[in-house]
This record gives sequence, structure tokens and C-alpha cells, in this order.
Amino acid sequence: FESDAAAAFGNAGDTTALEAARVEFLGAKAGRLKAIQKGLGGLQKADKPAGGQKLNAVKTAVETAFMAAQERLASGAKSVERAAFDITLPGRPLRRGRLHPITQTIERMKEIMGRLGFTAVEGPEIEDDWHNFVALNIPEIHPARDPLDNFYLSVGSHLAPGESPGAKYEGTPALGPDGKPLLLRSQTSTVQIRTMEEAVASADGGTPPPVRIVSLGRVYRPDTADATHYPMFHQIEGLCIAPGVTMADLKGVLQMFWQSYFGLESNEPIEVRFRPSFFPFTEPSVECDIWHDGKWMEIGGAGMVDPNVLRAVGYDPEEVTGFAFGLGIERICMRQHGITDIRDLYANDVRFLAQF
Ligand code: FA5
Repeated sequence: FESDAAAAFGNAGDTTALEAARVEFLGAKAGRLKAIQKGLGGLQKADKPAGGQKLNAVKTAVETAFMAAQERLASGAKSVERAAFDITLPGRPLRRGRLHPITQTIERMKEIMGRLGFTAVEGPEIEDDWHNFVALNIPEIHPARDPLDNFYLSVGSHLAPGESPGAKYEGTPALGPDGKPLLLRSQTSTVQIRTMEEAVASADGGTPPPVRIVSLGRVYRPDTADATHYPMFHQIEGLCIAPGVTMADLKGVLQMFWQSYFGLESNEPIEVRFRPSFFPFTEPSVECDIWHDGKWMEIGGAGMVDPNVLRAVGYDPEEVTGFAFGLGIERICMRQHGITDIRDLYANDVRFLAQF
């Protein structure tokens, strides 16, 4: 009886069928449970307590099965059988995540530069005066230090909700161990300094080892966001220090890099062009263009590491020379994919990001 009732409730596909089953098994007048209850009257007196107990247990179980069926129907499932897992159905495709286009660009650049013998290194995003300016030959009075061009850090100037900035901008400057203001690095050239310092320190007074590194990471400038500028962006910095390194090496490395980056599919030679420029930390300095899609495309700055920079970190400029270059990663990623607005890269719209 009990399993018959459970099956009938479990198979009921709608409330009408469930009600019919309820009347059949639990109906107060002619239900099957009622019939059994009436049957108890025919038992021996001594058997009656046990029979009554058994009847109560069965009644509870059947009522529980009925309530479970009620809940099942209320939650929308048809019957126990039909709600079960159909192993013959094809699986639902999983939505695969993917890497952000900037991450993809960074990985590709690291891989190409790795094949050219350049090791990837990282540096801190909060920098001190020495690494962001002094060692890079940017003196105390240089315009590159302007607070309007840098994110200097301050302490104790948190804005209360709804409070406008204003005087809070004047907050107490956060100072480094040297007593000079800390800032978010404005270029990856800071990593050049850290790398060369480590190389010189590792030599322990002897001849410092040659250096061949790339550093890829975030940099910060208070530029107003527009189609080609963002206050946070990424740069790739390359640095090569060894005896006898020349500008021809710089051009050769950049040519091979761009040939791998843009030229492999088209099989067309990628031409690299240097235009005279100025950076405090390189001498001579150049702006570098490449011939791409039938026109010259400006891709970043480069030059021979200034002897002042070599001296600042402890190299002897009579013994070693070196080149450095720094490129904006967003601009290259945008050019590669035909992205027309840098802000799209950071709006976190999955419909946009899923295209890459
Ligand atoms: C520099 O930052 C130098 N450190 C590059 C360098 C390294 C020269 C080593 C010599 C030796 P510059 O300020 O021009 O240079 O910036 C480099 C690139 O960053 C630019 O060509 C541009 O592609 C990108 N860039 C600059 N500002 C922004 C911005 N607000 N948003 C996105 N990209 C930017």
C-alpha cells in the first residue's frame, strides 16, 4: 500500500491527477487507508496496539509522499520520472573566458622578445624620486616632474563621501625613505634603473654582467581620457647593456621585433625609421616609426642610454654602452585589432572584449 501510494503521487503530472491519487489513498470516506483502518477493528485485542502504531507510521509516510508531490508540482516539475536527468541530451556549451586584448598583446611581445634573448622583468608601480627621475637624468627643476604630469601620492587626505577635492589635493605628501615624494611611475624606464643597479650590485665590485631585459607593465599619467589617451596605460621597455652595443643593434632588434609582430602573416618586410628626438635618459634619442599598412606609424621612443644614467647606477660608460626603447602597448594593440577608442579597452563590456 505504502509504495503504491508513493508511486501514484510521484507519477502525478498535474494537480488534478494528484488530487485523484489523494482521494484514492487518503480519502476520508472511501480512501484505501480508511479501509485499512476499518479493517483494524477485526484484529485480536492483543494485536490492536501494534496494528494502530503500524497504521500511524504508514499514514505519516503516505502523507509525507503526498506533500512532497505537492511541492514538486508547485515548483514546476512534471513527474518524478520526467524531472530526472536525461543523459541522452547534448551538454550545454560552457562559455569560455579569454584573456584581455592587452594581456594577449603583452604575452605576444614577451614571447617575441624572449626569442631575441630578452628576459622579462617587473618593477613596482609606486616609485621614488631616484628611480623615476634622478637616476634617469631628470634633474630637480625638470618640467617632467610637474605635479600636473604625475600622480604624486599623499597621506591623510581621504575624501569623505560627497566631499569635493579642492584643498584635499594639497594633502601631506607620501615620502619615500629618501624623504622625497612617492609617485605612481609615469614610465617603465624606472625598471631600467632597478635592473642595472641589481646587475652592478651582483658584480660585487667586479665587471657587471651584460643586461638584456624587457619590462611590461602599467604606468600612470594624469592625462584626460580621450580616444588615444588614458590615465593608466601599459608600456614595454627594452634595455640592452654590454660592451660595444650600438644604435645599429637597436635598429636591428626593433626591426626583428616588428617583423615578428606585424610582418609574419603578410610576409612583407617591416621597415623601421628613426627620427631625431629628445629624452633625458638617452643620447642620441629617436622617435621610432614602422612602415605598416602603407603608412608610417609612430610606435614609441628609443635611444642610446645616456652616460649620465650609466654612471648613476655604477656602470663605467667607457666600458659598456647600451640602448633602450619604450613603447605604448595600447596604441599597438589598437592598431593591430582596428580598435578606434582606447576607452573601449577599459569599459569592461563583455560584448566588446569577447571579440578578441
Ligand atoms: C616614454 O615614456 C619614454 N620612457 C620612452 C623611452 C624609453 C624613450 C626608453 C627612450 C628610451 P613617451 O612619453 O613618448 O616616452 O611615451 C611612450 C608611449 O606611450 C607613447 O609613444 C604612446 O604610445 C604611449 N602613451 C603616452 N601617453 C599615453 C596615454 N595617456 N595613454 C596611452 N598611451 C600613452
